[in-house]
Amino acid sequence: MDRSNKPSAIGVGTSLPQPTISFRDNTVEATLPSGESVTVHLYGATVTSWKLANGKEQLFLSQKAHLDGSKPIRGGIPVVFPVFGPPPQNHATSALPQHGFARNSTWEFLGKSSSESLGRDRKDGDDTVKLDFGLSHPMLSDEFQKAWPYEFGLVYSVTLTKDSLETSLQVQNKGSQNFDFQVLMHTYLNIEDISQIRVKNLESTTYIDKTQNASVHTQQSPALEINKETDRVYKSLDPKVPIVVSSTVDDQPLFSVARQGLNDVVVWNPWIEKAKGMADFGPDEAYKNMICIEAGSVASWQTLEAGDSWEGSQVIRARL
Ligand code: TA6
Repeated sequence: MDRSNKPSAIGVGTSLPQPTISFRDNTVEATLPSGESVTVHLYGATVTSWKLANGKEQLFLSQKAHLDGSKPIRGGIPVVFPVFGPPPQNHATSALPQHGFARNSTWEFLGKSSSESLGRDRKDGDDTVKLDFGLSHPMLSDEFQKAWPYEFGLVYSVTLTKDSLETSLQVQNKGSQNFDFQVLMHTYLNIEDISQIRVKNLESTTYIDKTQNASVHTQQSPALEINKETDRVYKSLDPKVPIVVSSTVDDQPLFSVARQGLNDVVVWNPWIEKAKGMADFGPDEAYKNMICIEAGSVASWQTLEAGDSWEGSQVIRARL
């Protein structure tokens, strides 16, 4: 056979380094070949850890957090659905606990996908991993099924890349009745010192101040510094403008939170007295090491018609 015509050997792709996934004690951990990692508890589909390649933790987790499913996890990124805050009276959510049932129900791990299956060809290995989690009405406790009798489905995706963490929630109405819902990603960001950060891109926006009887105000200053208990619901922010947490020392951005479909943002720090008052918040001084920047749709209610679905997401970038 004329060797010049022999087809060249079909190259077998070199085995590019892949993300590693471990699943134990109802916890999923994914690590990229470059070292970044994310940990998600099936309880609440709560992200409890996001580390950069240098091992630096980006999320705050209370040292007294309950990780045994006995109560919502204090820290990381609890998922708030179908109601934010204490449920209103005479409402379909009235019998639910504060922040709804999603953060205190056990989800199922639906699987992972990496760069390749996400359609991203990478020469230096997989630099993205997506973990999917599901929750539906039959999976709820009897108490929650009775309290909110709607045929819903949630798919929560956690996507880790070298410089970001994305969390996305799809809400499906699988029943024959419309239902109203609120949703929020209750993100606890890890910071060195609350007195050395400011929150930017809130100026000229309207907010509800829950420390002043839910009175309505307009953010005058271009940046919000935190020097007391802060609990504000900023409404209808421009989704094209990410919220930025930056250092007051050198004005360097520490985090940015970009949002799709989540046009309200809650900024929360309990400060010392409220921190002391939470049994699962510890140590007491830890309020200095966290700031909650919570992307949500909470200022009003979304109505999901029978058969429809809705999606909202946030992308958090760290140490920009
Ligand atoms: O998102 C801010 C907030 O609504 C605060 O009012 C405070 O209640 C915080 O959530 C924590 O709520 P939790 O039910 O987790 O103690």
